[in-house]
Amino acid sequence: MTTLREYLDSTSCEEKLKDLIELVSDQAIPIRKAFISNQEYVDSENIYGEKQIALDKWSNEHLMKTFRESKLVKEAASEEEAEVVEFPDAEASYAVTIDPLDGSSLVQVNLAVGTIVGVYEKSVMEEGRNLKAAFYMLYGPLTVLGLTVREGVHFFALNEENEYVMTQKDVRIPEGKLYASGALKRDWLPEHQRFIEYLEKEGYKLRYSGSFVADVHQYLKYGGVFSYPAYRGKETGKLRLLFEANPMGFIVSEAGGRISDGKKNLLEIRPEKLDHRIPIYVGSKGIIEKMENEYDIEV
Ligand code: AHM
Ligand code: MG
Repeated sequence: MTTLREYLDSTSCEEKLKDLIELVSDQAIPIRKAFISNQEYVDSENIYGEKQIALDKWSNEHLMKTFRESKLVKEAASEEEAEVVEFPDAEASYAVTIDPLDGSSLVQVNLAVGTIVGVYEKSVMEEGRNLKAAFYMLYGPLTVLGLTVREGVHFFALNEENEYVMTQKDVRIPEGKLYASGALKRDWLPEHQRFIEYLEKEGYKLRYSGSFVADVHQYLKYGGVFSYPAYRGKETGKLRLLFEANPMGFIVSEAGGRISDGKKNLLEIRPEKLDHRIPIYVGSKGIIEKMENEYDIEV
């Protein structure tokens, strides 16, 4: 079976980028080990006013330490940090975004959560289409890595020796029939509501877990449209452009799918600020194009 390193060596990736991808994806091992002793909520909130569990903080601090020691990262932005963190001693210039633990409200109920990573050439304040690499580690029954270095999307899983081996090459998202929408139904805006009614009428099946990374992994495999829309009271939506939308949307797009803010390709949007939030529609190409063409989704 092809290992992660063997796969990376078969690509046109720079050596330092290969090292960075391997190093960060290996942090799934200590992060998983930390689950058992970091379950409880702590007395702090992140910059979005969301309660943190100890594992959010632990994963963030662990990944920041990994970046600092690696000397491969010049700047890092995290969902759990208010500012960009600079590493002046770095010998490479990569700029990295992380959602250290996406879906963390599910940790206490033992459902799948993950780490989302985006790598840019020099700055994190870039359009998603400029990502050099994007990947996620999904902590489910298996530890799965979904990766793109702009040469297709590939899945790997950690084996008994804690080595990533390829489980699916050249993932292509099918035109499947799953759907999901975040936010309270009573707060959905009219065009979004109309779109969801269309999906239900067409026989789309509801699948929503509360973990974006786990949901998008499922949609990559089976197809359909996952959404977290603009809603009454929060017209920006909930999810974050830099940490969630761009890396996951880039992976889906590399697999032949699409990500949209409801009107246009979200990967073309330049971030206005670190905590830029954005409505998200991500999944199979056909249904997202239909939505953009036939629904006047509120953005
Ligand atoms: P998190 O990064 O703090 O876990 O927040 C993001 C999560 C996504 O994983 C998920 O899609 C969404 O928030 C769930 O929100 P809600 O609880 O409103 O359904
Ligand atoms: Mg998140």
